[in-house]
Amino acid sequence: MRKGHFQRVIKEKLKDYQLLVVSNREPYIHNWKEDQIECIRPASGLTIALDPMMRACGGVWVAHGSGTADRETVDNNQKVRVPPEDPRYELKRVWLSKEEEEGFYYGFANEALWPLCHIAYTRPVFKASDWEYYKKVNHLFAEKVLEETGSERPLVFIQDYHLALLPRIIKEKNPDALTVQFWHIPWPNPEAFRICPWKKELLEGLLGNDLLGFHIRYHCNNFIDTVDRELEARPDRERSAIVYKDKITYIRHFPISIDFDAIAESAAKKEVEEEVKRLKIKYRLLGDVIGVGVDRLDYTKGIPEKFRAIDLFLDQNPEYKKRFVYIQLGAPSREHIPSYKQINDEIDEWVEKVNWRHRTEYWSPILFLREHIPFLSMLAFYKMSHFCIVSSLQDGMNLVAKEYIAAKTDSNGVLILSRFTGASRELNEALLINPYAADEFAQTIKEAIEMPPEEGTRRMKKLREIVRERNIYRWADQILTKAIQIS
Ligand code: GDG
Repeated sequence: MRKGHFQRVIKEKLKDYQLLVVSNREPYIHNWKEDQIECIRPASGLTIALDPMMRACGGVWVAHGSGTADRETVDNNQKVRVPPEDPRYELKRVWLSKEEEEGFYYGFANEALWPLCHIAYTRPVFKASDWEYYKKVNHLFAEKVLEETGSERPLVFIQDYHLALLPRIIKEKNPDALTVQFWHIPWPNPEAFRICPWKKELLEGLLGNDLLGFHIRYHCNNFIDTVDRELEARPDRERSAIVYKDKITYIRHFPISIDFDAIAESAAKKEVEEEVKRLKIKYRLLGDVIGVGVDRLDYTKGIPEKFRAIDLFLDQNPEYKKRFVYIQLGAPSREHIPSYKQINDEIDEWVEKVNWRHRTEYWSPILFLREHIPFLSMLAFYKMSHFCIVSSLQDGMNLVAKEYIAAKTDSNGVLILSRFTGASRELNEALLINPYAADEFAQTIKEAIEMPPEEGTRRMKKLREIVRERNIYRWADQILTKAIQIS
């Protein structure tokens, strides 16, 4: 579905509704830079996916105001029109105290729910005080959403695991609201979920939704099985729904995606070509085999596993020394959580170790950039590389895989993709790996590098067809169409 078509279709479909998107992370952050205010778009799959939809539909996006200049840029109703260069919708900011942010965001959402939902062998930390803040902040968001509802029927589109209690609170205050939630991370099996001390409250909160979406069917099934085990609810597997206290919640999968055309168009620009040249000189990227990876620095992304495989690959294929460079872009994330400090240290150790073991006077195999890279430079890195590695231990979808494909306008380049990403269900022409299996992983790196060009092009063309077709507009259209259908 093309953007223009989507805009026309969705405007028509939503004409009787008021669209409200709610997420923790805001799509635009205003920060002070010396005495100037600058506006940035954060590195989050979620906001990158939803902004194009809001630009098309208009409405209000309610989110936590986290920028240093956010308060200076809102009006009396705590709202600012965005995107700044071409305002299309309103961003309403919710203010959190330091304690609230600590308990709600760093605490319950990211030390409890994030590791609980990802099987990456990092144990969740459950603290009663974090849970209290989680409840409090969910109520605060609900209050801000309800303030915005007007005479039209609200369609409240809630994002992610930070706001599991929100749908029930909204539904209780305004039963007429159509509540839809998309859970951007995996849903674990009932056995894994049962360790959560507040599991019943979380499930009850989520069952306040009319429609609850996951990336893949497997996560839907896990959710239904979990509810079946924990609540006196009636799962209706035929209709993929749950009836709880006389209310029905439909559970469906909607694989999220990217704005393929926009990325392909940007990647084809002359500026990106110039950026490729500039970056190659800046980082002395002289090798003829370049690999790339783009990850938030998170323990679910399998970054140490990647370096271990590269180490092995160089041991087994020394002829690639001096010819091979792997560029790892790593945007810092959730840095003051202890498990994130640990993964950062572990990544540093790996970079140091692999570079030390293999380097020569003028060459090192890994270039690690721990920073948030501008979008254009990220595209340049995608463009210049012969292969991309996504090695997540578990990932709801993984948008980097899809972005890499979109940026490869010349259909050259090989994607190495973890089987444990939602994306691997759609992207069959990628080289699929188990990131825990180091030997197989190292062998796949060799396979990617030595793949005959015609084979690489054939695969990349197929991948491009899939992602072009199943883009972000199709995702948004499908989820909102389903919501309206069931309302
Ligand atoms: C969650 C789920 C799901 C990263 N570094 C930079 C940068 N990024 C951008 C990437 C990509 C996004 O951030 C990351 O998206 P992912 O999907 O890979 O991962 P999560 O952040 O974990 O997202 C995930 C997603 O939600 C959507 O539902 O796919 O499974 O975990 O777009 O390009 N962008 C720029 N500089 C960076 O340094 N400009």
